[in-house]
Amino acid sequence: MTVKVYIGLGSNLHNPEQQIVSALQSLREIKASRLINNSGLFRSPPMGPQDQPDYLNAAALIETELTAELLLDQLQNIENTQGRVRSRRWGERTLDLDILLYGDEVIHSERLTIPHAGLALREFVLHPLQRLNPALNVPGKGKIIDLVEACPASGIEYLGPIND
Ligand code: A4P
Ligand code: MG
Repeated sequence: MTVKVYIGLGSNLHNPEQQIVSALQSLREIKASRLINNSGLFRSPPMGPQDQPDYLNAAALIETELTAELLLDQLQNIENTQGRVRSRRWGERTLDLDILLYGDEVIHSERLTIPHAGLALREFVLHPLQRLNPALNVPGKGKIIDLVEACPASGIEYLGPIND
């Protein structure tokens, strides 16, 4: 059985555009999974400490046979491969990969909160999701169009398709 999964990508260190392109390439190679589409590239001011560079963000849609936890293992491997170092909360990073939605499931486990915890307050998550699927319904939270409407403006900007 395959599940549609939306993954959030973010980077603000060491050539962020290249980090996103490499991450999409790695998403293509995850076992028992298929990359369907991506949102294109967005630029957003940092949420959290302001003494860090702007972020590039995107979202990807994959189909997978993996459980959410096995998929998380794969995503953390990709983060580590791309030199992810964990420092301060909401701090700068070469690559952050978050599971935004896993089918229509609501998950609260030790390792996972799905839908992703900050989703409804983050334009850098909502705008890419909306571009991927304007009809999307976020389990427990509502229609993407309503979530975008209600989200505080942060100054996000759409840059265009990702050349990979
Ligand atoms: N975890 C729980 N739920 C999930 C999920 N749905 N997907 C757990 C992925 N992981 C999930 O993650 C810590 C733990 O979260 C994992 O071990 C996993 O079990 P992490 O990647 O080590 O920590 P983090 O991502 O640094 O978490 P933190 O500090 O809460 O950061 P956020 O919330 O991810 O935010 N500004 C802009 N403009 N754009 C950004 O992309 N990103 C951040 C990071 C800050 N500011 C930003 C952006
Ligand atoms: Mg993360």
